[in-house]
Amino acid sequence: MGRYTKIHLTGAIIAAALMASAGASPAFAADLTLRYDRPAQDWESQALPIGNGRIGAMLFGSLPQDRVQFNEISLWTGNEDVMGAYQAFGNLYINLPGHDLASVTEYSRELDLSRGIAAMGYRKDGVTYRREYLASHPAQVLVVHLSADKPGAYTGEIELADMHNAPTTVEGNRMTSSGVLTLEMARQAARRGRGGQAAPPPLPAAGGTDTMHYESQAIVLNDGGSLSVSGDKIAFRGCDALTILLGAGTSYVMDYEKKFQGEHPHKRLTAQMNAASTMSFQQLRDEHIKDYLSLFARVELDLGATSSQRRALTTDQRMKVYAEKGDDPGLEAMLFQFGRYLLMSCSRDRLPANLQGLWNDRNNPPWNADYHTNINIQMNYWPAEPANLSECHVPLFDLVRALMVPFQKATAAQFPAPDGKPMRGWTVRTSHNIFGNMSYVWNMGGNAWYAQHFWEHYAFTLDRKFLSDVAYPVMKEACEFWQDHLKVLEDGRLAIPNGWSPEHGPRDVDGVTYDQMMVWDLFTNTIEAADILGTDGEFRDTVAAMRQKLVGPKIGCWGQLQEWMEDIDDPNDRHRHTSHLFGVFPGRQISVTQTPELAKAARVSLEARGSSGDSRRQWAWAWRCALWARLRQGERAHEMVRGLFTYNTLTNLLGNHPPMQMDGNWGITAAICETLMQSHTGQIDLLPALPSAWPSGSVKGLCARGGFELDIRWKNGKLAGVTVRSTGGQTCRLRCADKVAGVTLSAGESCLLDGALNRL
Ligand code: FUC
Repeated sequence: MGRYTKIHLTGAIIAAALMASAGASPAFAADLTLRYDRPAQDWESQALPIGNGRIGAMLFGSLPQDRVQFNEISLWTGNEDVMGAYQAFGNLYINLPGHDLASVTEYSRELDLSRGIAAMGYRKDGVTYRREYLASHPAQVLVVHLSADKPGAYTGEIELADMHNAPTTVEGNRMTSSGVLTLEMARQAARRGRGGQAAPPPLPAAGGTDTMHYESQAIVLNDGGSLSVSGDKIAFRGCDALTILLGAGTSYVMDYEKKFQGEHPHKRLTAQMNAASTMSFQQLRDEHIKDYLSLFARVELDLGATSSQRRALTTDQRMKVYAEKGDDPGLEAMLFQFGRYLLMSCSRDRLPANLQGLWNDRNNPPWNADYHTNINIQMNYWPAEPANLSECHVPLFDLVRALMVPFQKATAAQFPAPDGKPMRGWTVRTSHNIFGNMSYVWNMGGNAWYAQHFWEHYAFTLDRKFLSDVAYPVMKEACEFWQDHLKVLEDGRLAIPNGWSPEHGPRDVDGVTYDQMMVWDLFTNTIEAADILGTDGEFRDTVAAMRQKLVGPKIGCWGQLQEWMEDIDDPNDRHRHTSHLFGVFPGRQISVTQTPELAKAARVSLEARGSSGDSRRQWAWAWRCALWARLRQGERAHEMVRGLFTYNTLTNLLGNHPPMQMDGNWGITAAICETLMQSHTGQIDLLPALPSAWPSGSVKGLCARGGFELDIRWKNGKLAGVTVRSTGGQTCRLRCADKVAGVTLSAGESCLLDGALNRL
């Protein structure tokens, strides 16, 4: 499938980033460093995340014992029959006796998004100490580097502690901890109940059957001084500097045929660790920065200047002032880039981002840290295409395809085909794990929402092979399911039966707007896909005929867009979900230009949902921000950014549902894209919902459907100029306020237009 790579970095950005000392960000206009003046004490709200798309860590920067709490994205209990939960992997501890916080000065801790490097530093007894942490994708290891400006300053111990009590063995400078997960562990977690939900039903008898092997390794490399084995730890004495490599792996394979069980990770992990240990820290660091920038540096965002007093504050203090006074476009731009940073850090070439991305310190995390299909996993991927991280979308497609057989089987058991026909298609329940086991209520329209992501990947990249080989078959099967399961109402219209608008109101009702809109979206995308591929004419027409008969969106008695087929919406309903507005965003059934009356009704509904009570959930702000942007209400969109920061963002910038959950971080990045550019109605709208808080600024590298990449500049609230690059050689219609321009470019070509959309 189309794993294409786009690298269009200037050598200057890479060179500047490699040369600059961590802390300042000379390669980027915006300031992109999260900064704190004390160590993290709380995992959820203060520790800082790093990740390479597969393994990651939460960093505490603590003294005298530093804690690197690490994860690997596939460490799950459970299997195809049992839900299980995403597990914590372990902790690496760095003990420096005598380095008590009380005895040090000038302590600082930071995460530099412009290079993907975290750091901490302090002074003690005339020595300046510095520690850097990175998660290397090319080397597949986490790296911690301890340095000091005087020789021989490091004496202490390093410890590797597994979260399931597997013992650690030490050989030379390497620590290894291997363990196995069993069904009994999933059973125990289930007994405890999770995430405030009732404990699930008892599990089938399964004894202690092994479900997954896993291993972590740490290698300690010293400059000067000496290393020695100290029980199950490694001691170091009088070292000038230390480099610690940390790796982890599991036996999980994304392959149903193999029951998702692959080889023991020992060999692969050992090879990765050995290879990394032949490189110097500088080499590992340079290689990491280069790789990191190949994704991160594609987009630059400048929303306007923040005062130097504000910029001088630590991030937690800055957030407090922002909550009171607003007026910190730099912090808002940082939140945007943080979403991109997080997606790159947990979704590259293994599993997709779960509810917590890949960061988790518990063996019974809230909601199992699973894949939730009624908003959460989709929101995780909203920024992937517009924010120029298309490759990071691919793990989602890989998982959905790998789980297709278990999804089909569960669907067949729940929704047998009518009249004894052979079963076709698939759909999903609200939650699933990495082995295809599903739990919680059926989310029948969830197949359409998953299919939307496959289509969008094509719509942005124009990767035709992906469309024909990967996306279209998935979309078609979802359509076939609906061909067999739509209910014909008395008046001949077609309704999705027995739905529930997540997660409130009547259950088991027909024609819920959320379901209807998702299936409309699926049919629309499938029709377009068949047209593009020039395939399946008859099927395409059948889908078109079904779409024609679908129960459509309706305006209710208080001018609202009805959430249900019956006009029963309560104007005082402040529920967090805004599912009936799917057709506004992320769908395209309703738009200000094409269906103005319905857009007006959507606005009434969104207004009524308010921003108090249950509406104050981190992902709810992000969805509403995107909705207001699509409704071209820039001020309201900006209120959502501010609300998210004020009520549901932790001091490490992670979203607080509560508890910590990451979808809102990704949602807000996508929503900010929507304020600056939209491309869902067949044209590219520039600055469709620019708030007055960002009067002048620029964005580089946003992606639009049709294979376009845009740099947009604005001044005093007006477009100042735009550069359009084409990857697919298509024609586009640009629109800004009342100006319109057609642009035709061949693949690889770009052009520049002024603020009035005149070609320069
Ligand atoms: C959905 C939401 C909840 C939460 C959970 C993980 O069910 O309604 O707010 O985000 O997913």
